[in-house]
Amino acid sequence: MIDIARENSRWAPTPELFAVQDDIPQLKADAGSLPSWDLTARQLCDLELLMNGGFAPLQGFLGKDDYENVLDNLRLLSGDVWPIPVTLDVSEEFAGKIGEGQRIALRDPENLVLAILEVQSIWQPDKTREAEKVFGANDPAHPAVRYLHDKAGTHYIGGRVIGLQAPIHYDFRERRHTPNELKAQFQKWGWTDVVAFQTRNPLHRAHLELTLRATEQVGANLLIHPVVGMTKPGDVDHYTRVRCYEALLPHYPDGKATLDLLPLAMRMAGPREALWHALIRRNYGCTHFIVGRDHAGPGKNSAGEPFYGPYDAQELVTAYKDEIGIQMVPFREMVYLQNRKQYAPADEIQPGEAILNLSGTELRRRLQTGEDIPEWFSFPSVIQELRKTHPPRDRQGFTVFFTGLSGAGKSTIANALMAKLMQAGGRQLTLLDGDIVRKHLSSELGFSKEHRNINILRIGYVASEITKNGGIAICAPIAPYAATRREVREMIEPYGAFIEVHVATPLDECERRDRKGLYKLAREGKIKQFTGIDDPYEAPETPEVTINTLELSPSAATDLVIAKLIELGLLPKDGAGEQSIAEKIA
Ligand code: PPS
Repeated sequence: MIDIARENSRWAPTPELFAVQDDIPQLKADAGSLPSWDLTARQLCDLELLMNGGFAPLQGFLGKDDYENVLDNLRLLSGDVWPIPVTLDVSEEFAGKIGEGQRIALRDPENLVLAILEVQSIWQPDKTREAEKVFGANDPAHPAVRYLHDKAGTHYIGGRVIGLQAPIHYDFRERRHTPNELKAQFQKWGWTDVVAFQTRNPLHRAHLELTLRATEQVGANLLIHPVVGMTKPGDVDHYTRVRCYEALLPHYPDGKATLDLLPLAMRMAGPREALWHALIRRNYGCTHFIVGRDHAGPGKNSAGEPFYGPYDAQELVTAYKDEIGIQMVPFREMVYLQNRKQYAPADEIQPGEAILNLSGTELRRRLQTGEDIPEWFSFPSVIQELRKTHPPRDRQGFTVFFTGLSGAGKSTIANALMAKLMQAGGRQLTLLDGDIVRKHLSSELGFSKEHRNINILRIGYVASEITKNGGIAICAPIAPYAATRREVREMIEPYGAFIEVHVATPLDECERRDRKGLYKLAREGKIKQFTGIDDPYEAPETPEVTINTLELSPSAATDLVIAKLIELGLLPKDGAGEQSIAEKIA
């Protein structure tokens, strides 16, 4: 018998934050004269889910009191469960220009006004407290803690959002639906129970098996609901992943599963994140949600330990199960049984049964070397998609980033590296030497901390583009600040390797050489803010290569870098019987 009351509430529309259609032209016209904030990539994701109801019951970006309550009690002031602070972070300068009660326009990168925010509170958060409460530790090994300290603005603005228009997407449009659109689809298809599967990784046969089991266990259909907003730095890009999911989809029984994309910016907050994911899927009309081992885990902390226990996420979701309007399906790890040639839950295998396993690390290794990936692990059509964007490592782009004091020898070694690689041939290279960049890209910049950081981030941007397109970028600025170098690393690593080379010539030696006569001028006070004299240099703590130029000639130093590139598989050891690169350039 159908429970009518349950059915009605099940399909009740998710509340959205869009203005009434007729009011939108006027609100857009008025927005032109409001102070405006250019949304960051994360804020753009948050705003989309606020407006379309994915973050219901939020009415906008959290105000101070709601924020504190979310941190302390995982609840809004209304009492609704809400585990993650969805805040609008801005610069101190912007916060200083606006007042409570005022309206501001929120714009996308193309300057389009997407929403209006009615400012209800402006405050400076205690980021350490936020990190400890939400992520469990103020540890920079956590990507969201790093984001909080290094990227997020100093001030938060809370207030009601009046949506004018959803962010525009041009990719996979037919797979992007709002909560209400998805609910309408489920209803049309007669899908009464829907189990959602969250993912930020490519899916293989074990995932197919586990999701199928989950659907059978609860008698539901399946929503594969990958995050395509922001995931963990270094993850496979969402374009590739979605093509992989599309390649997997035909392997489900007809009419069993659908694929839709979630424009969420993940925080990797483990247990709190799992609870958040469940609430979001409830808003999208799902009745069940799969929570796995170490759900949304950020990896290891600075002490090399996992941030969260493997089942903390399941426990937290269970603790709120009566309030969240969606049921958890605990994820059962699936393993491949060699003899039976089938997958089974790890807790159902007989003692002594041989299982096959291929870890994520091993998969990446095989992609990098071009080695075979067995069919029991994944479908060839999925692997084919992965290989398109993951060529073997010696055909991938990478960045060699020299850092060191002025006169340390960065340019000399960088030039030698370029010459040796050009001689070996077969690769496209660009040298972004400090002086070249300052001439062509950063001629208006000086040497304040702010200007140096802008300069380095420009280099990082260009290097990431080169790396993304399969080239080799060789950079050689001073880059004195560790946080900025780390930011550059994070810009590049999604596309290829980042090799930090510390040209560790001591200050007194640089000063003794004083090739450009700048140290003398700096000592005389004729040049200010000179690195090492009256400006800091934060030496890298764990560079891939350290070069002691007191002991090595430029040529030997270059060979050390090349040896590292070969060791990392970025240059071929030998090209199928050809001379090895090391021999070619010797
Ligand atoms: S930074 O800090 O990374 O942005 O610096 P970078 O772009 O590499 O530029 C460093 C070169 O500029 C010259 N120069 C100075 N260096 C350091 N501090 C001050 N105040 C300064 N003023 C000018 C100097 O020649 C550096 O070149 P290198 O090749 O490093 O010696």
